[in-house]
Amino acid sequence: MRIILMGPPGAGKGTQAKIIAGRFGIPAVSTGDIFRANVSQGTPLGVEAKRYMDAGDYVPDEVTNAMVRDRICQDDAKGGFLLDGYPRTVAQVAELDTMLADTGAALDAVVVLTVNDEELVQRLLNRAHVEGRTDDTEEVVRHRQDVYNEQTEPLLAVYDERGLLVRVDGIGTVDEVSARVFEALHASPDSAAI
Ligand code: B4P
Repeated sequence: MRIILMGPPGAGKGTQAKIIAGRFGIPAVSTGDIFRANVSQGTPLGVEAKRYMDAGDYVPDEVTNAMVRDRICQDDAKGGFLLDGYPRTVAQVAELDTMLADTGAALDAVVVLTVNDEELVQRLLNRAHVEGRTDDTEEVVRHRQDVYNEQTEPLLAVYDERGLLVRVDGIGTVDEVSARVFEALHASPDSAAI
């Protein structure tokens, strides 16, 4: 099972990634989480990523691609994985295609969570209170939405043409959204396979 989870900032990718990956018994690979772990440990990758993340910009493709390649080669990802927040650019799609071709693997589905802009801003400002993330100020959030619309939204058409795109309404409780995801993937709540 190889799934990509896409959606604008604050759509609930990280929230749903853990639930979906848990159900299918595959690792959730969240580029945002890996960057934040590196930032908090003060690694060279973290120092570089922080500059971009704090401004609401994407971390450069070379850095992100190398990090994902390294992660999905690990043993626990050999049988499948869920990518949370990757790919986000055309160059990342091309690199992921190469990574998959190198291992003879294929994607099963690309799930996109849809949520309107105002709800997204409210969620992220709320998260700012709870988690204190430095990229959750209103100005940076709005910039992140622009970056998403310019660089990532066009990728949906790419995966749609490949017949992989599954759109899921991301408004509702966390449980309601996960139930919709499983239904869209034709997986019963206690099923471990599509
Ligand atoms: P991410 O960590 O991916 O963060 P995100 O898009 O802001 O959040 P997500 O959609 O995961 O929302 P969440 O579940 O937390 O990226 C952060 C940064 O990392 C990027 O801006 C970029 O700089 C860098 N980065 C990451 N990947 C990259 C890549 N591939 N290339 C380059 N740069 C990259 O949910 C948001 C909030 O809503 C939470 O508070 C949650 O509790 C709440 N919520 C979730 N579901 C809800 C629901 N159903 N109802 C109400 N609230 C809900």
